[in-house]
Amino acid sequence: MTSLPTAEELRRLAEDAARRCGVDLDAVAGDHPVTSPVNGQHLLSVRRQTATDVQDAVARAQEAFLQWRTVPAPVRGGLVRRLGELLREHKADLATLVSVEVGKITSEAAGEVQEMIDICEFAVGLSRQLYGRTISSERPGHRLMETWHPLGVVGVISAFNFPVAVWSWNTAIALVCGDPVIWKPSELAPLSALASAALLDRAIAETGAPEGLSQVLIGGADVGEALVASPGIALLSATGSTRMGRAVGPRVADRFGRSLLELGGNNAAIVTPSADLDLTTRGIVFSAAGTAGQRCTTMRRVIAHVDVVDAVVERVAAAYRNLPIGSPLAAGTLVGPLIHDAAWKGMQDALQAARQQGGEVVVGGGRRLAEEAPDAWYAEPALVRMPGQTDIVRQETFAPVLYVLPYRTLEEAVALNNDVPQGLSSTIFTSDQAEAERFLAADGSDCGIANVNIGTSGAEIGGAFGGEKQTGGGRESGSDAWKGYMRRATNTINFSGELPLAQGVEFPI
Ligand code: UN1
Repeated sequence: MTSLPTAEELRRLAEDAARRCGVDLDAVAGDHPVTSPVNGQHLLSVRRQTATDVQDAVARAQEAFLQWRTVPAPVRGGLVRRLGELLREHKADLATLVSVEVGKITSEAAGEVQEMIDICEFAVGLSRQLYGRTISSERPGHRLMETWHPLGVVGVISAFNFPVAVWSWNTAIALVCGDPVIWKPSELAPLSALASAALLDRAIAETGAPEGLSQVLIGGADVGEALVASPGIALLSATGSTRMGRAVGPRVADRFGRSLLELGGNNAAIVTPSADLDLTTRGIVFSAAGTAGQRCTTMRRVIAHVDVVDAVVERVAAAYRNLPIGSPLAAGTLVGPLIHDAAWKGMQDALQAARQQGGEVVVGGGRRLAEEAPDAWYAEPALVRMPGQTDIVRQETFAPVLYVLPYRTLEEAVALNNDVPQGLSSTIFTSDQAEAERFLAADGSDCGIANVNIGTSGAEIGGAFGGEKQTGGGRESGSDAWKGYMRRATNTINFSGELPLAQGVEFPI
């Protein structure tokens, strides 16, 4: 494995990429230190905003809203089309920033930017398809219809693991729906955020859209809390832990705002006796070890039939032993670093708990590159056989720990799949169509995402993305998730010249 880049090399890479995207590095410099997980060293320092800046940002966004809501949706689509073009042009730059700031391997970082491009294309098409229904009225000479109107300012709080794509899912849709966006990105990845926002600023300037449509606030919990509390934020879209969602959801509801929550996952694969084990192994390893286990869709549990569980463990263990772990910027690496020491500690605590609860660590769990980079946290993805779904298995540990549990009947497997507090993603590997259908049926998987013969992660943007139970219930990205970003008006139009009342009510005057 090639050695890790030096602090100087990483800084140069990041600064050059950010500058090419249009970031004024002097203007954003400050005293909040940013660390690269690639080598665990200081990258640069940026300026932080405070809760007072939130109020100003909301006021600017509300002003922009008054203009933007009257711009025809297909014209709003023109802004998002330009953003998509700029993202395409700067795909490699943004991917570099994502790799440097959060440690994603080059291919996955580029994939994240591709999601941004894809959602822009989706949103441009959507800008001509914000359809309302026409409904038969019960009264003669009347028509019922519904109209979708812009909602207001959207606040986006995003996490380190998809530091830019989650913003783009919300922003591309919000903009065509007529809503300005205020973004509080992860403090761990401010440059990726500032670079993405700089591209949108350029698109806004070029298309003559109002300036206050897009704002970024680099800051800590106080900034997030001010967004949550602000009555000027009509929709708050927040991605993060279930704990964060528990703090955000009720507070937004208390002021009758809307929230869209994307919280934890504890995603499982059921492997049946008829599964193609080659394909299954590849599906499992990408979803469980890819992104160093730090996607909300990461596979954390394999529920394998007793007839195949040994074979599955053997194959996944063999793949794990050969995983190239190292610098995410080096060609050939498949597993980069964990984001920080707390993630490493969480992983070690989970492994210890698993052992105490009867688990056997088959492979992995160790640390790599500790001598070369004592402050970077490269972990060997761990494969752990468990006797059953114990407490630790029911928790989300945001690191590459994959638990394997045996099952005998499909009913039991589905029950195990569902018997966790989270409900994001799930999959079944099978060649038996009836089993696949049973998994997808009303009494099958209870997750927002239920797949067949692919992993739990790596969803396309065309579908609605999100999950049930402690995952928060939100849906963003494709399908009709746009409806969450608009308000619906029901219109009754009377062209009869009479005034018949609904429900046959008589009111003679
Ligand atoms: C996340 O981890 O927060 O389905 C989002 C996936 C990606 C999105 C993950 N398209 O894995």
